Amino acid sequence: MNKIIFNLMAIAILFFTASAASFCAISGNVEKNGTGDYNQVIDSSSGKPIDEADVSLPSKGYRTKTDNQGRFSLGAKVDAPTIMSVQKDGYKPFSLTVDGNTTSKPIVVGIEKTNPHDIIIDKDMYHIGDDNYSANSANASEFRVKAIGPFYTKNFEIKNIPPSADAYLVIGSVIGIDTKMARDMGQSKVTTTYAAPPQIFFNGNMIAELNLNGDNQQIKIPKNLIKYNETNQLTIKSGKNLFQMAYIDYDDIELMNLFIETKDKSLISSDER
Ligand SMILES: [Ca+2]
Repeated sequence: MNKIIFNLMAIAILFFTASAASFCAISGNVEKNGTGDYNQVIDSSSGKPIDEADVSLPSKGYRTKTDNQGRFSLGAKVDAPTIMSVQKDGYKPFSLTVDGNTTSKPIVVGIEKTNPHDIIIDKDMYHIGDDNYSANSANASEFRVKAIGPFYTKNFEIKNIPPSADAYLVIGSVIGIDTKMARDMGQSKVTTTYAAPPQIFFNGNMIAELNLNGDNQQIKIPKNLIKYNETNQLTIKSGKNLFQMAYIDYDDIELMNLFIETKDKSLISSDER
């Protein structure tokens, strides 16, 4: 099976400020008394605040923009894990799974400028499955987007990738996966059943299975599968509930932000290869 690399540092750095115990409310106005008391979006390399960035909780229909100090407030209460999106022209689309614990403290998000060879496949949120799921499914309470069916597919062009670089498919955030591994890791509360993992296909070839929920999952795309200056196709199929024999029950998942990132081989440490 292909290896999935979990490397949160590669795309964006999430900072939790330490002196935040007094900050509780996540709705309402931005706190003004000193630094570190408010949610903020900054440039991950310069540390400078980013204004007019779009911050949203798509499953809650909440959307706002950062102010001229990069600050924003979340106007919706977050209990169960929910995908938060930060988008700004010229930057890689960023998403983060937040919950009541995360949002009880100020969130400072560092986003990274896009590289010339990055390809943004999709910045929207999708619910893959059949809208039939247990209340105990990982994050089921946050499913607000209607299912598009048991698979997602998208065509996109790849012009060229430098010979010295490898291409990685990045899945910004995914919630709702009810595999045995997700159950064993405590991500899913479904105790009586589990599902096969979602499968990722690139130009018709399966390149990975997703066993866990999380942010910034990266999958190396085999170079021999890439078609240059042509249309390429990404397909993500949800897994079936392995304990439902009377009918087909697809595992309901939500995912957001799909893009291809290139990394120079010489910059990747040997344990990540
Ligand atoms: Ca289902």
